[in-house]
Amino acid sequence: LKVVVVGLGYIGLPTAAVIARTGAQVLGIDVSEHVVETVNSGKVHIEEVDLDGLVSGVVARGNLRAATSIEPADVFVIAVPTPFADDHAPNIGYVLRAATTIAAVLKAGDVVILESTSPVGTTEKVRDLLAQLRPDLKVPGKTAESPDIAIAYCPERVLPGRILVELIDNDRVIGGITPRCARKALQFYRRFVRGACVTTTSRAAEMTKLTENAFRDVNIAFANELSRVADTMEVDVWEVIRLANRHPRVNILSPGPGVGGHCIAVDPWFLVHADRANTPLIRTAREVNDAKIDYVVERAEAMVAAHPRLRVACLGLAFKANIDDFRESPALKVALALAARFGDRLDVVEPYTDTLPTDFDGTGATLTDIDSAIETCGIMIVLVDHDVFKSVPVDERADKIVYDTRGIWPDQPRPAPRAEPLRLVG
Ligand code: SAJ
Repeated sequence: LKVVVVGLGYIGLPTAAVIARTGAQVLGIDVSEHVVETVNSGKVHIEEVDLDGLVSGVVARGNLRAATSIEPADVFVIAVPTPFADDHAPNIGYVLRAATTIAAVLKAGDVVILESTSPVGTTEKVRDLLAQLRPDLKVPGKTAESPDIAIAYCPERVLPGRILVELIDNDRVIGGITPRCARKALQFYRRFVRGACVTTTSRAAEMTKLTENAFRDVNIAFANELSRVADTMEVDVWEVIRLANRHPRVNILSPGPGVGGHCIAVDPWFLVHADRANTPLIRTAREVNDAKIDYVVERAEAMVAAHPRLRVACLGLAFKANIDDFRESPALKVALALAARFGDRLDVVEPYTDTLPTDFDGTGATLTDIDSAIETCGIMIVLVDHDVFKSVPVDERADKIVYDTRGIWPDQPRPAPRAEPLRLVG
């Protein structure tokens, strides 16, 4: 079996490597010469648990190669980005460009699978484009006769940090342009997926992917909203959530400094953009989670401004725990806002980088390690729940002023309640 994976990013490269491990001949296509050279030398350009060993193994055995130009194959997997524009309109330009590239080498019997998170209807657009570019091939859903090629949508659902495990173990939703397309794609996924493979239409599969991430965003928004109410009430939100979650049908997620990454903070907009009139909840959740960043900045700034003689440590820049990915990171945004005002007394602690991102240039902020931060800083602002931060015992931070946006230190002594109690009406 020969497989081409278009796009060697966070999803494409691990996917290509896992398919290559099954013994298939895999060619990874990327526009970046640097990425192609890195992969061909058996190395990786992204950090993901165990990915380096897997890639060096399959490249050494000759099962995985990378190139900037396409070759014929039996199965084509598209794993390119689908960003959105300023007005939140999804941009499927990379998907259509990948389809155009594939069209040049497509032949009867081939399977084309789109994995990129996409607005509903994108797989049909890919089909229409292939039909237009290759009038010699019968495409599915447009011909009464049996089509020459199969086209399906099968969204990736893997969690950064657990990609290689989840690629194998997670269930897959496989949406065919026709049921026969779905079955053809299913045979392919069966080569490496241990989870269940469930078939449906391409439109339902596209919406399922958007729904999963919108569900998580809405639930995180609920937690973030609660944390603001709890601040007003001077109640520990983490305790409230722990207690509420003892109810058999309540399962509240964790508040934080906002929602980051390139999935949860993006995908819900695809639903909102498609049907604005019917998505007030999903849109509001996005707004609540984005507003949480500003709220954290405001509180942190007030805390730092109130103690002009203390050094400040921002703990974490990554968009979530135990990874080196800073894209769309609320922690990075908060730290940058603080650096702009208080850079000369700001220490950033981020064990997943050796250098501060260039955005910090000229602010005076410095990168340091957790031990030095504990020694020199009077204020600690927890922005990411990295394990190394969780391991700091209470006696090492008892004398600190702490703003723990992730609730990693439940035993931190709480400041005395404010002198003016809340006024109760009635
Ligand atoms: N977060 C919270 N509180 C929580 C959980 C998460 O504030 O209780 C924050 C994180 O800190 C982070 C953001 O939300 O900033 C997103 O993190 P995440 O771990 O929820 O998700 P991602 O973006 O790493 O991966 C998600 C996953 N989707 C779901 O869990 C429904 C993953 O399975 C998808 O494959 C991925 O999006 C994707 O590529 O779409």
